[in-house]
Amino acid sequence: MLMRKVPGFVPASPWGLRLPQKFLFLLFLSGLVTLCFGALFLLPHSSRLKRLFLAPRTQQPGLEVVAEIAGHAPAREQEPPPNPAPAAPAPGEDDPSSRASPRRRKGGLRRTRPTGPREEATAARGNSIPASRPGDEGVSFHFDFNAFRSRLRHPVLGMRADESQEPQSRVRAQREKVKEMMQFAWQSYKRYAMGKNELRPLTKDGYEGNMFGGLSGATVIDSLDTLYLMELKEEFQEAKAWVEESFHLNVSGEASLFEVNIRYIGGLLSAFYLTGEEVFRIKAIRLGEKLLPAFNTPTGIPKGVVSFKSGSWGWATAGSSSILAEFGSLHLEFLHLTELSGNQVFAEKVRNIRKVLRKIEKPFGLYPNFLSPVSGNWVQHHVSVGGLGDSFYEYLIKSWLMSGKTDMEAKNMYYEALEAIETYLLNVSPGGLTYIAEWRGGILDHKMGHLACFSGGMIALGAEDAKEEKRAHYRELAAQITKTCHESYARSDTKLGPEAFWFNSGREAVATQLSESYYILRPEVVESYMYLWRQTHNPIYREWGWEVVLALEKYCRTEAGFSGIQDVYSSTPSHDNKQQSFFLAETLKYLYLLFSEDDLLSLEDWVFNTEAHPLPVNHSDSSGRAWGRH
Ligand code: DMJ
Repeated sequence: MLMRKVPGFVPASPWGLRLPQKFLFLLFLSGLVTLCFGALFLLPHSSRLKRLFLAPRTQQPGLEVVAEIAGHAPAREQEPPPNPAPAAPAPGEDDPSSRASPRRRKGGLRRTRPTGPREEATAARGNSIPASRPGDEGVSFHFDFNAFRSRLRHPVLGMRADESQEPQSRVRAQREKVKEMMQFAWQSYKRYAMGKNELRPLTKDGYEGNMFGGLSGATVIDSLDTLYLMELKEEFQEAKAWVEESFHLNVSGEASLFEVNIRYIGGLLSAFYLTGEEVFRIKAIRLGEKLLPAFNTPTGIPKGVVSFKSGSWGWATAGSSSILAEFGSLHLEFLHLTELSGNQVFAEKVRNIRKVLRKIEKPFGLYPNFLSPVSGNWVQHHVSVGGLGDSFYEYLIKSWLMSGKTDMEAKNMYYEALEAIETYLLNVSPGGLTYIAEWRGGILDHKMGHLACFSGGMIALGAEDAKEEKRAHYRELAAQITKTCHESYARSDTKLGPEAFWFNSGREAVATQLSESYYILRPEVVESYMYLWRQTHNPIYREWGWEVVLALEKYCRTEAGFSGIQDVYSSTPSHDNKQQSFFLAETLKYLYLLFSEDDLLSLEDWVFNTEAHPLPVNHSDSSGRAWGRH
């Protein structure tokens, strides 16, 4: 400062330093900085400093989806757990934390190639994702299976209290009978149709159908979790081996987005969550990616058909409207695809569907069955809780439950829709049977499809979270609808229910034409029995379920598997020669659960997708961790 006052003196810099002095000073400074950073990275015990100085690690993808949908701010990633994920527990083993697979013990966690933009960005930042291995078809994302399993509130396979107390109990014998039926259905399929989509028990061969775009093995994938749950260990291993060795995704046909999602994706996701086996996670994600072109429409509402041929969009090649039950039944599986892959795209797709449905005007609060994926308008005003509409409503209440009761939007949409259904579609017949009719622009068809019989279970499931003054009402409504569906079985000669039944001209809960009199091994009625049993423990539901078991044995069991029948009103019905994959996924699973303790796949921990594949509830804790990772 003094020097500035000396006349004729021009300082070398504003700090009063000459150039060489400044250079030396800067050199010293940069040396100091380099030394500090070197210490930060190289010295031991520097992690605290790192945390202080470095940017926080990227939040785990997928977590924010759950949080956002739940209306919470995304939670921060926690420290990784000290131990690798455990081996897949064998059926019957419930404590995954007590084991570690030899493969994982040896090689540590399996991490592979990034799949989505977010994954790539994470990998580029060097955040725990190493380079891909040649030929690795894996998905580079670490899902902490160990942490996920530790958050379940019940052992997956339950405590089986009834067995220890009453080894020869009737209910145990009933459960064993259902298990034997599953074993027979599986072994028949394996013997005559292994690897095909479904078994034809009369002709003793396999059937591929045209719903799956060239994918095979629908029965294998649909059976995995049922075999696991029933502790059919050998059969489960057979199914798993087929998935590992023979389930190929390089197909190029046109597939139903809905069917592939609920059966294949749902089945693979459940198999992964039950066992921790990577093969199921990887195949689910890879297959999920193949479904994405279906969403490439002007509104993002997917078309029903997706072409697996690369470069061809589903919406350009199929008809003009999308079906509510189809595009409305993706939410559960797609959130789990994001959860298990870290790829946000799956959650974004279903979040967009929700947005479109939230915004669009609903006639009287009802959701019509057809929507244009181009204009985003309803195509006609046909409303049904049966086919075409059914699982859309189911997925609303289950989204709420699966989110750990944080997805308020789904909850509100569900109860609003149910109110409208009650107001405009619900009826009581002159004979006192409660039923949900179908609505065509204000005119009612007084009929219920077999498919609509799932609604007893759904309303029971949703009753507990309704407004207090409505809870008892919904419980009673669920019981009444389930009773009506039971009547549709009880009023037939076979004690199995028709595809559709009417409430017209003094005839109630019966089909009025042969074309509606068939039974194709559908699950919806026993599904409702299972939920009502869990809710009420009224023995009537087990009695009704047992009637179904006896009827299936009498009329549907053939020498080489189970078959649907063409007329439930004939005591000598013809068979339709098809053992539907959903018979193994759903009908037998729900029957088995009906004769089991409530903690076997507890409803506190699991929601069932519409093909009865269990998907875990998000048990995040108060510190903001979401399920499956720290
Ligand atoms: C199953 O594939 C699913 O339950 C679907 O939601 C409706 N149809 C069949 C069973 O009937």
